[in-house]
Amino acid sequence: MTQSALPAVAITGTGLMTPSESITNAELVTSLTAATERWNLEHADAIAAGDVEARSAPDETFIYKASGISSRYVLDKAGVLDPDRLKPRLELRSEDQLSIQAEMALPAIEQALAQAGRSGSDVDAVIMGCSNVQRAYPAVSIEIQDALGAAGWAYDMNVACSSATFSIQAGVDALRNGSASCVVVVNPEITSAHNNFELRDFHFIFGDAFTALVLEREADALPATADTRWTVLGTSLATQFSNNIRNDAGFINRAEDGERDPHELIFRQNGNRVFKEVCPMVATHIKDHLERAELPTDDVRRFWLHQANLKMNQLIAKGVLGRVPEEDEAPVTLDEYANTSSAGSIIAFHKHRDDLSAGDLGVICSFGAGYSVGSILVRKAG
Ligand code: CO8
Repeated sequence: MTQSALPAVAITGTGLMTPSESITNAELVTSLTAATERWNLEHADAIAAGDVEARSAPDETFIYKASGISSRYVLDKAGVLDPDRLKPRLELRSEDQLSIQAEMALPAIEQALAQAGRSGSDVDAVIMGCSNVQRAYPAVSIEIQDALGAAGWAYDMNVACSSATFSIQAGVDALRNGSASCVVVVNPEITSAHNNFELRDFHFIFGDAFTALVLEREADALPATADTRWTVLGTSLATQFSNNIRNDAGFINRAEDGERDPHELIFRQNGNRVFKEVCPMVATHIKDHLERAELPTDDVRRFWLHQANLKMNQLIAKGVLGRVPEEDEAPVTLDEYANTSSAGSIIAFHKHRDDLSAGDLGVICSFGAGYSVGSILVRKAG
């Protein structure tokens, strides 16, 4: 079947749940500076003997200049900023309680469903895509399906930051092949639980956020969404193996012989190499996708890019357009939210689309560990 022979699918609603607590760069730097000084004192002998390297203190000016990040939302500010802890304090829940990831996802889903004019009982598929699922099984998405009173099926998937576009493509495919009629895609990112707040290279990068969207066949979408929904014109995904962004936490850890550095069981990366390798990969991916869809790049009114780094986003948009993008062509949310992994491009889409007109063309693009990159071409209906 050609793309045009397939049923048209639309994004009929989006939602965003933002934690109430936010941390500024200054607060983060104060906390890590205290922790670093303490760590260097505790390891003074080993440092003097040359067995370990002294840790360097973070710098507030560097953070904003290198990343464009001013603050980040987190589920638990006190735990992250406590120099003796440097991670959120999340209550241990019993099996009878809703998991924290499901709980945080639900308000975003409710908002997306309200926009689509739907309720939980209309949903027959839930796809949860994010950088880390809080447990192996049962799938958190099935818990969400249950809480929504939804029918059908649900599953969790993980392609790191690219989980946004990968889960959208999975939803679009399900609608096109008839295996679902109302799909919720949800990207609940509790990055603070697997970020490394102990090292200056990583502590500032991530924030928590929870996004959701509703996908339906255009023919089934409610008339009330006629002027607000976005038709999906095409999806394109690509992966290429790289060790430059890793998190080795998994069930094999308990059986591994040998000593692992605990820092390997949370997020780590070679940020500079990621920057250099991923920017051209993403720009080429978007250009090729537009070309295959026979859509001129100049026709793209807006790019909702994964929010990893301000310079990275500017470079990617420039690589596609062949010129420096105007601010409103590739809106930025990472100054306020930081990198929220898969939620980033959806936050940008959620917050920066209402000003566009019927017929306007846009690209949602996420990229990250794997490496992985995905693009979704969308046109405003109406
Ligand atoms: N304060 C002061 N100095 C610092 C700090 C800091 N906070 N951080 C780093 N430095 C230092 C470094 O130590 C280094 O010092 P030295 O030269 O002495 O070694 C110096 O600054 C330069 O460091 P870099 O070369 O790393 O600096 P860059 O200019 O490259 O900027 C960035 C670093 C901002 C990280 C940049 O490289 C970047 O944004 N790269 C792209 C990153 C990216 O997009 N990664 C994708 C990750 S997301 C993903 O897909 C995985 C999912 C993960 C989910 C959530 C996990 C929690």
